[in-house]
Amino acid sequence: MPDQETWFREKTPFEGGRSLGIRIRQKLVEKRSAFQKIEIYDTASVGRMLVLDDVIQLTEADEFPYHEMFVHPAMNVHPDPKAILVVGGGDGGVLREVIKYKSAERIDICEIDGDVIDLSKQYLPFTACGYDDPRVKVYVEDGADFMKRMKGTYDLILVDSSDPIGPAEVLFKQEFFETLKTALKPRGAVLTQCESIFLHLHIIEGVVSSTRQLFKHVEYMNVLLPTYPSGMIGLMVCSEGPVYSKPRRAIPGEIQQTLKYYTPEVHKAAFTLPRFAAQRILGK
Ligand code: SPD
Repeated sequence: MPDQETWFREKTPFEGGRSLGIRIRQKLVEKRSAFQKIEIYDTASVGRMLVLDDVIQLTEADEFPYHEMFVHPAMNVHPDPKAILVVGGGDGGVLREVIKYKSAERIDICEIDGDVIDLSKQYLPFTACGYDDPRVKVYVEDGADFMKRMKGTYDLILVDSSDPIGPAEVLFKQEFFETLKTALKPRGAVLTQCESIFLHLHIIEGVVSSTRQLFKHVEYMNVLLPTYPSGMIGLMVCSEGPVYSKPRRAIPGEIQQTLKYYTPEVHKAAFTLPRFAAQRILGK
């Protein structure tokens, strides 16, 4: 009965003249927070879906590649990751992966929009399931202001942002990366959401040119995820070394068992870019 079906269609200035449609069963939430429009849907094909300012942030069916790859490559390579900061990521997906590591002693999350946290706890329990871990401290404030107070504190900073429009625009700017660096310990690394090699090379190049001035190593991993524009998304990794493109340790068996996307082979492969992207991002 096509005339009775309701479709969600993503609206973003970065969609490159195309947009994904998801058939929805029911809109569960529509709220204007102080920062953005928050919607949560029950869909016919991808379970629950979180949408901020008309852009899909996650679906129940395919959030796992993004959240796993935000955490496990970095936890695998950093020599001793004990203090972790998540910036953004109020849906809790990145946090869920971080708390799997007993070695993480301090886990802070700084999300500007408290409504995203509250609604995720209520409607997205499959991601927002780590907030009760006693190591987790939640700060509801601007990420840059928070990091200015936290000099030299973190081994890993994981910036799980939305696209560079609205509240996340500042998270793609040179000044923000400078602030990030001050909050890192000397051997620390930053990971940041960095869009699609097929649609957003201009945005990726902007981030590369800002971060190359600040970090010795700037690496890019590509993650497959069907409900993001072009079916993929990238994560930029910035550090003084070691390089993050090669796994260094065996991942604990009890953690690997919980994962659906990450393996050491996938870790290596994610950093191998198609030629057109390698030329523009890595200059080779
Ligand atoms: N184009 C949308 C990119 C969204 C990236 N952040 C998603 C948040 C999931 N934790």
